[in-house]
Amino acid sequence: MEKKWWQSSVVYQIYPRSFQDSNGDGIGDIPGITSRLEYLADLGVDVIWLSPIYASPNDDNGYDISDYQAIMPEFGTMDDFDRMLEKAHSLGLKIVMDLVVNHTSDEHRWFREAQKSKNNPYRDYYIWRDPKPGMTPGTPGAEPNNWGSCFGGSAWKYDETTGQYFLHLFSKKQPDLNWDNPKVRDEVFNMMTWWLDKGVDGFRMDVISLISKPEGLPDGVANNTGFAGFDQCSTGPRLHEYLQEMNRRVLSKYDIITVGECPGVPMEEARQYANLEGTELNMIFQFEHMASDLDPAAGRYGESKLNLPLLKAILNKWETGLQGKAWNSLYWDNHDQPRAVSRFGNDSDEWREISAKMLATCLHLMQGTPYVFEGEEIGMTNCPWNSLDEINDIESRNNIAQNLKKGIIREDQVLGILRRQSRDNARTPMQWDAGENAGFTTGTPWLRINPNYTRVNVADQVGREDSIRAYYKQLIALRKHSDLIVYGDFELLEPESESVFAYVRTLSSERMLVACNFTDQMVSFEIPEEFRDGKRLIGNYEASGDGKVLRPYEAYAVIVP
Ligand code: TEU
Ligand code: CA
Repeated sequence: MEKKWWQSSVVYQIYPRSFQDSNGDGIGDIPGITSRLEYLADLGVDVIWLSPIYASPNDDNGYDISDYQAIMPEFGTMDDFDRMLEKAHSLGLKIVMDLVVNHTSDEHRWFREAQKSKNNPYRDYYIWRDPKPGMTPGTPGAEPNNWGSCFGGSAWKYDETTGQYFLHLFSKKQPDLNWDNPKVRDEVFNMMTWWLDKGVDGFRMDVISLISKPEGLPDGVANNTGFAGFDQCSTGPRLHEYLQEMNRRVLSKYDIITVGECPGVPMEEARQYANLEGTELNMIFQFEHMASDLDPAAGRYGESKLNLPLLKAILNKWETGLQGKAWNSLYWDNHDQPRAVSRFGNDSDEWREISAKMLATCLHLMQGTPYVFEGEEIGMTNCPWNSLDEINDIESRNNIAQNLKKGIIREDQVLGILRRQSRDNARTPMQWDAGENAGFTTGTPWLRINPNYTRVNVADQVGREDSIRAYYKQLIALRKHSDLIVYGDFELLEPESESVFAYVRTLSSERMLVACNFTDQMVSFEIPEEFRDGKRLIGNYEASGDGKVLRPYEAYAVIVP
C-alpha cells in the first residue's frame, strides 16, 4: 500500500464555540484557539479539524452557513484566521475545515434570492416542490413526501411567497442544496479552491453522503423517530459521480486530508468513498458503532445501554471489511455524540482515569486514522444537566419534544436521556483549569460548564505522568514509529466476551496483542502463549498483571517481533 501522511496522522477536533474564549464574551473564538496551539502541538496531534467557523446565524451552531468565505463575527476576523493558520503551520499542525455543503443557512444570499420567485436565477440552487395535489398547501399531509427532518417534524417547509415547499433534512433554517444543478457544484468547488489556495490542509465533509437526492424524491420508510428519508438520500444515484468530479476538479490538485461524514453508509459503498486509488475521499466516518448502545425503537433520544459484543462485532466488521480496500477512521465521540468515557467507560471519580486510558488504548491501536475530540484527552465527561432549559442543542430539544409527543418516552425519562445522549454533553466548555469558569472565559459561558471542572482539567494533568493526557501523548507517539500500528491487519479475539475487547494486529512477522477490560470487575483473560514473553508496549496499570486476568478497566499492548 502506498503510504500517505494522513494514514499515520492523529486528528484533534475543536468545537470553536467551546474551546477557548479570548475576549470575555463567553464564546470560544479563533484567537483563543491560536493561544492554545502549543498545547496541541505538545499533545502530538498532527491535524486540527475545526467545526465550522464561517458566517452563520447559529441555528445549528455554525452548521447553517450564510457566507462560506467569511468568518463568523463572534469567532473573530479573517485576519485572526490567517494568523492562526500561520502559527499552526509553524508548529507543524495542519488545519482542516468543516465543509457543510449538503445545505446552507436560509440567510445565505443564494437562498434569499431563490425565495424571491420561481424563475429567480438562484431558484434551482435548492430543492422546491409543489404541495401534494388536492391538499391545502401548508397543512399536514400536503408535503411533497413523507421525509422527516433529523431535527424533528417534516423535512419540508412551505414558502407562502412562491406557493412551494423547500427541502431541509435538518433544521428549517438549513435548506438542502440541489447538487444536480451544475452551478451549485461550480460554486462549491470554487469556494473549496479558495480555501485550499489560502493554505488549509483539507476538509471534513458534513453529511456528504446525503447530497445526491433520488429521482422523484419517493417516500422513505418512516421509522418511529420520524426521520424517514435518510434511507432514500444516503448515497443517492449520483453521489459517487459528484465526489469524483470534486476530486478531479479540486481535491486531486492538493496534498490534503479529506474525511466524509457518512451516516447510514454500508460497507460496500464505504469502500468506494474511501478507495485506495484516491478517486474520491481519503476516509469516511461510518456511524454503525454509534447506534450499538441505542434502543432501535426510540433512536438516539431513548434509553441506551453498552452492548460490548455488538460494539466489537461492528468495529471488527469495519476493520476487516476495509482492510486493503479503503482507509478507516477511528473515533469514540465528537461534537454530536456523548462523551466517550461516560458512554463506553466509567466516569465516576474512582474509574474515570483508568477507563479513559483503556478506551484510548482500544481505539488508537486499531487500524485507521484516530480522531480525538476536544477534552477527550483529559477525560471530560457528560454533564449532569438539571433541566431541558439548560440545553442549547436544537436536535436534543426537538427530538425530546417529538418523542414525548409520540409517547416513545415519558417525562420522567427526559433528564436521564439528556444526561446520557444530548449533543450538548460534548459541547460544554473545555476545562483548562480549576479557576473561574475552568479557564475557558472571564465572561458568562454560552453553555453550562461541567461542575466537575475542578477535578477534571488540563492544568491538573499537564506534567502529571499518570494523567490521561500523558497516556494519550504516549499512544499518539507510538503511532508515529510503528508501521504495525498504522498498517497491520486486524483480528478480533473472543468475539462473544461481554467484558473483554481483545485483538491482534499483524504486519509481516511482527504481531501485537491488545487486551481491554470494559468492566469494573477483575475478569479472566489468558494471554495467548505467543505473547507470554512479548514486550509490553503500553498499559494503564503500573505493572503488568499475571497474564491470566485483566484487572478492572485494564488495557495493555504486547508486541512480539
Ligand atoms: O451531523 C450529521 C448527522 O447525521 C447528525 O444527525 C448527527 O449524526 C446526529 O446529531 C447524531 O444524533 C452533521 C453535523 O456533525 C451536525 O453537528 C449537524 O447538526 C448536522 O450535520 C447538520 O449539519
Ligand atoms: Ca469570544
